[in-house]
Amino acid sequence: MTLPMIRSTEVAAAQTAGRPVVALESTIITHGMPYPQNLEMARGVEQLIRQEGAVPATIAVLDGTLHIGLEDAQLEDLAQRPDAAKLSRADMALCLSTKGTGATTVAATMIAAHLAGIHVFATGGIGGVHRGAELSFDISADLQELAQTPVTVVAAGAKAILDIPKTLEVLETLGVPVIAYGQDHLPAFWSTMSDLQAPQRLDSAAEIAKAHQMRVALNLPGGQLIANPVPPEAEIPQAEITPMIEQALREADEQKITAKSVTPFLLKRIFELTEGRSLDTNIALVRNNARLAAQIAAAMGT
Ligand code: PSU
Ligand code: MN
Repeated sequence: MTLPMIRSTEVAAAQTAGRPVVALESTIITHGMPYPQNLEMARGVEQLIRQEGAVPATIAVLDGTLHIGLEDAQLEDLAQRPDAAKLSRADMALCLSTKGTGATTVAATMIAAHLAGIHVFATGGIGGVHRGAELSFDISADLQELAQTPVTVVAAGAKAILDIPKTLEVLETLGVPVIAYGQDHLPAFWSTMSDLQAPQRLDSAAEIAKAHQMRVALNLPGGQLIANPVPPEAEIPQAEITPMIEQALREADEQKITAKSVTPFLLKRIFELTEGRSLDTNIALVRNNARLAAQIAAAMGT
């Protein structure tokens, strides 16, 4: 069976010319931010990648076709579709075979990027080990994907709603390099610093590109996670955000929110509790990640 996959005009042209391409996920658009800020964010991030000399490839499944890069009208439509499914590794084939529409998570975006020959991907935060996972077993499929699909993912660390130490342990077990960019400490999504030391540190896009290529040369499966701290002027310090994260977690527990709904629920509550400030920070960190991802893609030469 041939895979129903198409590239946007811009992505197709860039790949033919051998120009750098950066993949972008779409769950952050449909399940991570409210309309219209989600659309503004998505367009802004694409524009930023172009300014850095690379081409953006926002990935999604639309009516049973896997899109590598969206035309602007498709992006606009997706940003206003509350019925879009949230697609991870387990959901992609079914969504395509039933001609559904869905947004790709980090895991699904990595799969699609790799299929399309894209090596670098920018997002906000990856999924990870949820707090209380020792009882709920809630561990994002994003971690397994980093272990098996050779894409470099630029994120602002794991979302602070997660159990970061356990997330780091699982990534270590899976053999995924976790590389902080330009600092010794792991960033914590909305905050520039966590109190955890990062396993690795690199200080330039060129070194990150080289590390990616060395993994390929070693014939290792899997990608690498680049933890890029949110710019300090846009951060919400840990002490301020922690009580709000705890309240959102308590509410999720009380309302028995489970499975795929957990992350979107928590992000929405933290948005409300911070009176929108968490969204401004989220947008700032995605933009920062897109810029670095474009530089890495350029350094890789693709
Ligand atoms: N980061 C954000 N907003 C999001 C997500 C990440 O700033 O909405 C999404 C990503 O698509 C990630 C997913 O892959 O949440 C993780 O969901 P889960 O924990 O259900 O695996
Ligand atoms: Mn989960």
